Amino acid sequence: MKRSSLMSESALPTHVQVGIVGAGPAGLLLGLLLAEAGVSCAIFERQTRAHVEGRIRAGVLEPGTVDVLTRAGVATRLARESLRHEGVEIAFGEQRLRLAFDELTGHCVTVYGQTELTRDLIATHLTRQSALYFEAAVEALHDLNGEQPQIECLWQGQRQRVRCDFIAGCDGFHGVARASIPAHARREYSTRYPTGWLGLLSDTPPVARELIYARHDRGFALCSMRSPTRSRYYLEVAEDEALADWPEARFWEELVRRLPAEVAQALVTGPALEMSIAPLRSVVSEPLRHGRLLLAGDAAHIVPPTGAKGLNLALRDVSRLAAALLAFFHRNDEAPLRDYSAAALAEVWQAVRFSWWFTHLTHRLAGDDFAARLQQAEFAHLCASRAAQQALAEQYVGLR
Ligand code: RFL
Ligand code: PHB
Repeated sequence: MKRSSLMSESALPTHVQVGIVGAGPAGLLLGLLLAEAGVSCAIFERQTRAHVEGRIRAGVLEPGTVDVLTRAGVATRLARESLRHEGVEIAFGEQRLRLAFDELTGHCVTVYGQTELTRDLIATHLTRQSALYFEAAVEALHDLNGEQPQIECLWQGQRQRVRCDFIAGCDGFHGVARASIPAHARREYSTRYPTGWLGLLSDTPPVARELIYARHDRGFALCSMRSPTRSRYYLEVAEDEALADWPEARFWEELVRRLPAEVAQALVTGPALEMSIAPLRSVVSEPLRHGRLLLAGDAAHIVPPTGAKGLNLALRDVSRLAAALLAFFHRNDEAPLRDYSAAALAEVWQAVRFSWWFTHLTHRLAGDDFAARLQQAEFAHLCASRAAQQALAEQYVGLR
């Protein structure tokens, strides 16, 4: 990758080895890994740079994710500013259980906002003068079963086509890549949860040193953070809830009700920097390859945020995909590309299973009494069994 795009060129490249749709964490990291190894690529992002850098999303990175980012040379600020978390807490009403990740697994997780990570990835692309095009909306993909598939993109008012050896669909859940695979060639597995997460970001000190996942009869709450001075809180709300019905004061009052009393007393409230509602869904589209199109990250699968798997999974896909593409371009070895879909999906389904389980353990969902008694029994088992705690911790830090 040579030129940058943030600049004012009038034409897109006519050919690249890998055309990447989407500049979320998946597309940005894939671009860096490939370009670093001498593979020509271009990234097409439909939003502005400011929009991409402003989105508030994930906050927890697995150790494997930090390793990949470190190897890609984008973890300098992360190493300086991130927070190392050696455990999390699960609260059921007033009962509290701390899971000590370090003791249970020998690993920890890292708290670093996806927003910051995205900024670091973009800054690295700019330093390396990558072909990273913002406000370049991909409208269609062509000839996916041919040797030279094409990306049709609307850029600077002109519709242009870019020929590629491969196309990486890293365009998230609402992108064009997955939708370009004919219905007969893919299968979608999904489930909905009758609930959403209402998030609030504020420049207030976090209520506790570690994250708290709180189950309450009124619904789930999560206390998270971005830094020692910036908190991120979430409330489970009905799936059809409107943001307009949640003035900040109502959010804080509801959070206080759902947290253990001792935690609630320590809560510092303050003006919201951002509030948003996200639906909870599990979706997996199989396979991840169609001809010369390869899907990675949210473009192929999404999980509910309980357990913090989405971003980690996206970067795991990308790391595997980059290795497979490099084997093809450098050694003419197509086997890893052939295996990509099945190998990535095996890991994806483990994360789907874990986030589904953790959501069912901690959320009110449809509010059924039988489900609530089962949750209590599951929590009692977790409190009593070190093996159960270890299993949860292993999945949370990304070992299983
Ligand atoms: P993204 O980040 O959605 O990026 C896709 C990009 O593609 C662009 N795009 C297009 N570009 C060109 N042409 C088109 N036609 C295009 N269509 C789309 C989009 O503008 C966008 O820039 O997908 P990616 O890169 O796969 O990354 C996935 C992660 O963003 C996602 O999994 C996580 O944010 C999920 N998630 C969490 N994951 C974690 O690992 N840990 C967490 O703590 C965590 N917390 C969360 C989360 C997601 C949340 N929401 C909002 C659903 C918390 C929340 C509330
Ligand atoms: C977050 O800080 O945004 C966050 C943390 C943990 C989760 C989900 C989201 O499970």
